[in-house]
Amino acid sequence: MDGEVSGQSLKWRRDEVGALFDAPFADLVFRAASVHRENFNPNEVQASRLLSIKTGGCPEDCGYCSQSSKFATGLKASKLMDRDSVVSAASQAKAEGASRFCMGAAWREPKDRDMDALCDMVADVKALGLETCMTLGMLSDQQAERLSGAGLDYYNHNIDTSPEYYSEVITTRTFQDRIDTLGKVRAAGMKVCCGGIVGMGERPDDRIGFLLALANMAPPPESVPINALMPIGGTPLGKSEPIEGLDFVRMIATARILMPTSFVRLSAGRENMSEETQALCFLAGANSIFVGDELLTTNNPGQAKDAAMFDALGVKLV
Ligand code: SAM
Ligand code: DTB
Ligand code: SF4
Repeated sequence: MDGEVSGQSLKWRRDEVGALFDAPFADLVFRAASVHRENFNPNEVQASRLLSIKTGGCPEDCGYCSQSSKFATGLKASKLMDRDSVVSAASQAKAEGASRFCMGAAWREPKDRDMDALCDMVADVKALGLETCMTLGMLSDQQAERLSGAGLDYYNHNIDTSPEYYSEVITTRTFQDRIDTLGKVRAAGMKVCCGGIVGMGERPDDRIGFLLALANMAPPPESVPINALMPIGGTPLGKSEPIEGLDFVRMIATARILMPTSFVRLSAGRENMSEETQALCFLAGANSIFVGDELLTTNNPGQAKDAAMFDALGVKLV
């Protein structure tokens, strides 16, 4: 059943993904590193910078998120940032070496009355010579068209976990809602950034189901962020057992083999990860990170630590 949807055969079957995921570590990483080298320069890592353009007060109940209004996380909500402040953050990001600027808003979906301001931000950030990405929640067809018309290169919209585990994490929308928005993003001609989070109490089967769902998208997302949960006090998942480093590397390696030409991003969670685990992730095919000392509302290693790590690895941030 997993290999087939309405008579159309899918690229990857669940048993194939399971076999990769469970292979001896050295075999898995060797294969992933080989696929990586066939498609990318293994000594280059793409640098994206995040900015929260609208923080907190979100009506959704994503069990991992500091920004949901349903949980007492102590986060202060704020309004949509003004255009000039966004542009100055973007130009600083560029000066610090980022090549892509990702603007995130804590919304279920944007309001039509915010679209002019959002499109202006996209145009201004793009004019700085940066790739642009936004993550604003669900979109209508018209909103997707407008963002694309303004020059938005990528839209981030994560499936977060397996279809089976989704309702354990989020109840205010469905997995299918996510797929529907991704379809609108594609139809409007933008590139897709879609991934998820590990370390939310999901079973190994959910990790496989999550990667399978991404790999069988036609085409797969151009950008695949794999986040390790940043535990947030006050959220339902705030006390989750952290994922083992080697299990995280397995996720990256499997993603790389399943989606050979996509950017696989070692996303949230580097703050709690050793440099050795991160190095294994880069060996296993991760070729993108978030740079800077903060993500949206949580910490990230920052410029000095990353510069030292990449120097030791002989890796160039691009
Ligand atoms: N509200 C929009 C949405 O959910 O699509 C955009 C912003 S939302 C913060 C973007 C993504 O960040 C989520 O889909 C989730 O994968 C990731 N994320 C949020 N909180 C996280 C956490 N505590 N740890 C790891 N990743 C997280
Ligand atoms: C993604 O997959 N990870 C980013 C980005 N897409 C928007 C967000 C990570 C957020 C980590 C928790 C926080 O800083 O609030
Ligand atoms: Fe809202 Fe996005 Fe956080 Fe979910 S992940 S609560 S939609 S900001």
